[in-house]
Amino acid sequence: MKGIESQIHRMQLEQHKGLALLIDPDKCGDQVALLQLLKAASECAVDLLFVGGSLLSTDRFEDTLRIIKSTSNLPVVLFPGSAQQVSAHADALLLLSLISGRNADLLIGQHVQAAPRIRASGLEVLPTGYLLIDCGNATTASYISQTMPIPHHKAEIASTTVMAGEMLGLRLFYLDGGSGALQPVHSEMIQSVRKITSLPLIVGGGIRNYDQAHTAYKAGADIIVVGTAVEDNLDILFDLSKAKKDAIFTA
Ligand code: 1GP
Repeated sequence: MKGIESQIHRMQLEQHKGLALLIDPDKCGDQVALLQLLKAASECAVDLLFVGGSLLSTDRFEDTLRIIKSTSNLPVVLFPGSAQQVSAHADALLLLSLISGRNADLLIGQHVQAAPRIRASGLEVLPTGYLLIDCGNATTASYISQTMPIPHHKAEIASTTVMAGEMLGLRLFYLDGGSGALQPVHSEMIQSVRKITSLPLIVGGGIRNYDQAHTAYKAGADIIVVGTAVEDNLDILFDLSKAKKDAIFTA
């Protein structure tokens, strides 16, 4: 097991929770705003920077990564919306298999296109079972992926999907309501998935405040991902960091 994956397992063993900040190159503003965001991340308890987006409509992907790598010491993990979002200016890549959907292109097609570049990049590969969950609104992720998200109250569909993903050899799981989700993934679904796997569980989409972060951690999330709330208000990072630290002591 390589660097970031073993770091995540170590955090699990020590009962530490993780906080990932999602930076969407299209939405993080100009260079000044990006530098402010990175400064806030370094002052808070952010563990990982995720970079990517379901739909990138500008050419700022590489430049954003270069600025991040030259400014921040935090591990940079690519969260790619497509095979184009592969770059050596990062540390690792979530190799997402969209197992909640039945779109072959996102189960294996994009991976085949990207595989030679991923191997040449030297990135650490994190084979991740990715599940889109309906969290109250249609999101870019579900529209662009042309897949139906798992209904939010169908915890058993999520847990059996993760069970199958683990049998297929996937090593991390990510329950995602999609960026800008109206509400976070329901705690019952997180608990249900937590019961059937001890592999690292990432949860994101629609987490905007301390209570929502704390609820996700308590339900069993190892890492929560936040993007939109921080784009709207940088200070929320301090509340989310507190939720992370509190979750360690109340586990
Ligand atoms: C989206 O889980 C991430 O893929 C983050 O979602 O932007 O709603 O925080 P938000």
